[in-house]
Amino acid sequence: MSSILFEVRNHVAVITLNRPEKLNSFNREMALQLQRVLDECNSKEVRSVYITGAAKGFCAGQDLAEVVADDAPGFNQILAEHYNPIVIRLRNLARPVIAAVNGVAAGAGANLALCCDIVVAAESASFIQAFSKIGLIPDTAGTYFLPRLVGMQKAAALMMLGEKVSAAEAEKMGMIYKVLPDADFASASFQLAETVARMPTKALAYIKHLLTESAENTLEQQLEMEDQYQQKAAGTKDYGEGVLAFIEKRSPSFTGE
Ligand code: LHQ
Repeated sequence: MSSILFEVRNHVAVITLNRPEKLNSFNREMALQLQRVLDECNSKEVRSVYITGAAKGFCAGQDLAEVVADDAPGFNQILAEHYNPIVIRLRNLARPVIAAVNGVAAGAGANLALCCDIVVAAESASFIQAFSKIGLIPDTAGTYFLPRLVGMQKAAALMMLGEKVSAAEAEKMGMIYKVLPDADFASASFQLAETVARMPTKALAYIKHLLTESAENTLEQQLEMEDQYQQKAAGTKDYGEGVLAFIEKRSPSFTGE
C-alpha cells in the first residue's frame, strides 16, 4: 500500500497521508512521495489541494523508529531532503491548500498543517509541538508560521512545553481557521476544498502570494504589490466573468483562467 494516496476529484487534488499504523508519521518514502504528488498539483486540472490523514490521526511527525535505525538518514538529510522541500512546494504552489486535520497532528505533522493556506480540524483533533519533549527544536517551518499565527508568547509556550492543544483552543488562538464536527468532518472539509476549487484560481494564487510577501514587506512595498497584482487579476477571464455575472444577476461560472 502506498504511503501517500493521490487522486483528483472535482478539480481538487486529494492527498492522504497513509501510514495509519504509525499515525501517518513520516519516513523517507512518504516524504519523497508527498513531494512528487505536490509537483503533480501544478496541473491545470487541479484548482485546490486537500491534505488529510488516513484513519484516526493526521500525522505524528517524523517516524522516530526511522531515526534510530542502523541505516538512519542524518538529521541534515531529513530536513534538507524531506521536510524543507515539502514546505517550499506547499508555499510556492499557486493553488489554495486545505489541511483537513482529522486527528492528532504532532511535531512535523502539526507544522505541515500550519504551512497550508486554510486549516480546518475535527473537534476531536489536537496539535502538539512535540519536539521539545524529545530534546529537539520545532522544524518544518514551525518557528516561522506559529509565532505569526498566534503571537510570540503563545508560540514560545506551546513550543517549550510541548502541550497538547485541542482543536477548539487552536481555533480560539488563531492557529487554525475552523473546527468542524467529527460526525461529517470528511465531507464538510472536502466541501470547503471544492468551494475554493470553484473560485477564481488565479486571484486565489495572487492572494496567497501577497500574504506570503506581507510577512517581510514594508507597507509601501505591499501597496506596490497590491497595485501590480490587482492589474494581473483584472486581466484574468475569471474577473470578466465575475463582473458580468454580477451585472446579469446570476451566479458566476469561473474556469480558473
Ligand atoms: C509512532 C509515532 C512516531 C513512530 C506514533 N514515530 N511511531 C525532524 C528532524 C529529524 C528527526 C526527528 O524529527 C524531526 C521532526 C519531528 O517531527 S520530531 C517529533 C516527532 N514526533 C513525536 O515526537 C510524536 C510522537 N508521538 C506521540 O507523542 C504520540 O504518538 C501522539 C501524542 C502523537 C499520539 O498519541 P496516542 O494517540 O496515544 O497514540 P500512540 O502513541 O498509541 O500511537 C499509535 C501508534 O503509532 C503507536 O504504535 P503501536 O505499535 O504501539 O500501536 C506509536 O508507536 C505509533 N507512533 N507516533 N512519531
